[in-house]
Amino acid sequence: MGRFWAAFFVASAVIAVGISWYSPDYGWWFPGSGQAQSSLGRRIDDLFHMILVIVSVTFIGTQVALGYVLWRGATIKQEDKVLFSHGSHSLEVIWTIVPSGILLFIALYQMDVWAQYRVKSFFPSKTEAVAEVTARQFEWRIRYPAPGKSLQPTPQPDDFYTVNELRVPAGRPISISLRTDDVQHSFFVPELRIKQDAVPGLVIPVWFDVLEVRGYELVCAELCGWGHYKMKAKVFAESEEDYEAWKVRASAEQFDDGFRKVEEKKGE
Ligand SMILES: [Cu+2]
Repeated sequence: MGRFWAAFFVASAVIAVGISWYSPDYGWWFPGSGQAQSSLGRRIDDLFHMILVIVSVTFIGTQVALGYVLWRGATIKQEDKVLFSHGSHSLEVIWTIVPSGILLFIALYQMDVWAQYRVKSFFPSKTEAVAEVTARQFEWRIRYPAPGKSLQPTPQPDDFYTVNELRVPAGRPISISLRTDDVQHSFFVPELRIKQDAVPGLVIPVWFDVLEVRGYELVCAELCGWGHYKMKAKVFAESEEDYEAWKVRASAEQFDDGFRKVEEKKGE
């Protein structure tokens, strides 16, 4: 029976490693194409891969040791004396110091990425604030400055708005001001690796750059009420020209009172 359990635990570990190894081929990996679509996202992926290597080496090492001990315990001759141990002081010291060292290394190594992600003074210098995103039960409201103007902290008469549709220029660092009208929400764009809580009473700047011109899924990642599942929106990254043209069009559409067109037609 002992041999069975030794084989069982070794086989479980081998299957786990095998599944993990082949899972990216089946799409069980990072969202989207498997590669982040923002430059900071790619650095976050690199951190993830580094941690994955450390964890994998540790896992394989401990499983091999476990398999060895189980197998030895199962095959040892009964007449041999069993050794009773109160533990090993040196082993305790080693397996406390090594993980602490690894954790300390990860903590220091990721500090730079963390600071760039979250600390405003570390944002890229040319980051342009393009919109204010307000989460509310259960949608995203987005405020843009009028074409040619810059975003102000408070709403301006010529600002224009969209709901559940955030348009940004691709290829350069931009930021949004994130806030919430009611409870806590979370702004999550998986393919860009951007996730930030929207906290009542706070305006939180979130910067990112989008590398590929296309649409990305934006979801709420904080259970915020019965309609949480409905807080699904889109981030559209556009070329500079398309983005400017859209701003002019969207702003004109919002301020069209329906009469101007009639007048223009009369004049024709
Ligand atoms: Cu929400």
